[in-house]
Amino acid sequence: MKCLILLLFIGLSSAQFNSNTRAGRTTIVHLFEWRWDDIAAECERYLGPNGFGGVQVSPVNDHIVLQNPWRPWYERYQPISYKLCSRSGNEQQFRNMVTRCNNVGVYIYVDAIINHMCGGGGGTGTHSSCGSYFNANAKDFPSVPYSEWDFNDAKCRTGSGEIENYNDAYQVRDCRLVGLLDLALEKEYVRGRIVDFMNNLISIGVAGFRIDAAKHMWPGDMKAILDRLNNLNTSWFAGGTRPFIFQEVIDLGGEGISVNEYTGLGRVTEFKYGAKLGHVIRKWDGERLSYLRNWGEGWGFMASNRALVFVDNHDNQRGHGAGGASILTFFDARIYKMGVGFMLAHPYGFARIMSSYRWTRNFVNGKDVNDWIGPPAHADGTTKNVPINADSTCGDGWVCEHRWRQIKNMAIFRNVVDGQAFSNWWDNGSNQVAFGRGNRGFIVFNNDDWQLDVTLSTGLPAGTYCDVISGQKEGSRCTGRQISVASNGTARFQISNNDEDPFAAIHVDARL
Ligand code: AAO
Repeated sequence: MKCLILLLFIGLSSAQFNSNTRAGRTTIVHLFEWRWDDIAAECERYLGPNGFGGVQVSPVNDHIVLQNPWRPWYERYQPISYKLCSRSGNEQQFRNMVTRCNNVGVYIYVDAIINHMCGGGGGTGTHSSCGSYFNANAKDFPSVPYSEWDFNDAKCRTGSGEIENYNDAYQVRDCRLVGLLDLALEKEYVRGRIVDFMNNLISIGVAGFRIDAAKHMWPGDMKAILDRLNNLNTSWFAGGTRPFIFQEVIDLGGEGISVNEYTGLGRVTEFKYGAKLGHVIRKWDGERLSYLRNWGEGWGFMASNRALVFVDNHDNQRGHGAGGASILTFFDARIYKMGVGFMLAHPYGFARIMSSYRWTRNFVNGKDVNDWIGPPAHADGTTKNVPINADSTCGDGWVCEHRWRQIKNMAIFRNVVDGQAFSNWWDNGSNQVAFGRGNRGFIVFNNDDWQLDVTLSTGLPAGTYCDVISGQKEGSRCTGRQISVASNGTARFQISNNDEDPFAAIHVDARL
């Protein structure tokens, strides 16, 4: 009996690390700034049929509306209340999206902004997406309600009231992050408002949460909130299912706060992943692909079953947050596809793909002064819909990396090899590497400035495979390269460094 209780406890307590994605679906996509109606359509027409596990959506609640700069993307990280109306749509549209996506097995993960409200000194009156009145100077948010007693300013010990030193954990938690009014999360009343907000979303059917600015909340306060979240809605999830939690904690080492303070509460963003991968694929500082043999914990990352991994995110693709110039983004398409391909083939962590919109960068003294530019929008500031072109790409400035053949096919690869061990590593001592996932998949990269031509042990059963990077299996033919695996599991790979995509991937569901 005791062991049964223990197993039950382990099962339950470990669940918030579990993505809750449907079996055989391993990856989520951040449809950054997409409208709810467009996400619902994308779930049904693309994400479900192609085996994506879920969508991280932009913040769903009432946020400030900023005029200068004009409607920046980051206005959604400045809450005014927990009403479910935002730049992406109203509550009815949100509910409709969750239902439609859940019904095709693509689950919804909400970006929860619970550390703060809007910036101090912000506007008053109806500068909010729901038209809620607020007065930031007076810390008055009647639509919650919050008043000045619900904020940390009295606790903060810096002169400015801002975080001045990231090595002082007290400042990081009790002072304002970039001027944002910092909520007093040790207060029962404040915790109650946040728990109600998140439990309302759970009742609607969401599968989990990204916890924004988690580093800026004391772990004990975070735990008190997470422990009070309800189990997921049994219309779509088994009884007792805990919400998936992934906490945004930027830790590249060298600061007073570590990801280890949060890995007991849920998964945590591993920012070292994208920063290091960008360095290696750009071959900066003498880094080379052959060094990736021990990628993962071997590189000092957190335990794989606690990590949320990504090549870029909405912050560091535009110089916010952490990672710097090494971060690979859609602007560097060729090497970006290699980075995302490597992430999706490698077993480390739970993977999230970024799906962006285009903006015109303008670097002044190394900083993109256009880093604030919001999503494709009409003259009145409302966000544009996402048009889908005949060739399956997106129009009107939406980049839709998740629809790029190489990336979509690697998300399927990750599903096909799920649970299979990292195996059959090979490298040329430079930037040509290959590895497999058990007997279900194999990938080869050529990031050197010369031809790759080598016969490798793939671990795969004999057969003719379609390379899912240069093309894919369509009916009984390959639209790109064909790879023949012999009865002893070996195959010859020839990849020119001048190829559109200097890597190839095969798996057992792409075999003729
Ligand atoms: C906007 C304006 C502000 C204005 C404010 C209030 O830009 O000028 O004062 O409104 O009116 C987003 C935007 C912000 C925006 C905010 C609110 O990025 O520009 O402010 O919405 O509209 C820290 C946090 C991290 C946070 C990141 C941006 O720790 O949680 O800053 N990310 C999340 C969201 C983000 C959002 C918020 C939080 C707020 O993803 O979109 O902000 O809701 C170090 C620290 C990090 C710290 C960074 C940046 O990182 O370690 O914790 O992130 O600095 O401050 C190397 C180091 C690395 C370092 C990095 C950058 O890589 O190794 O540790 O350099 O210095």
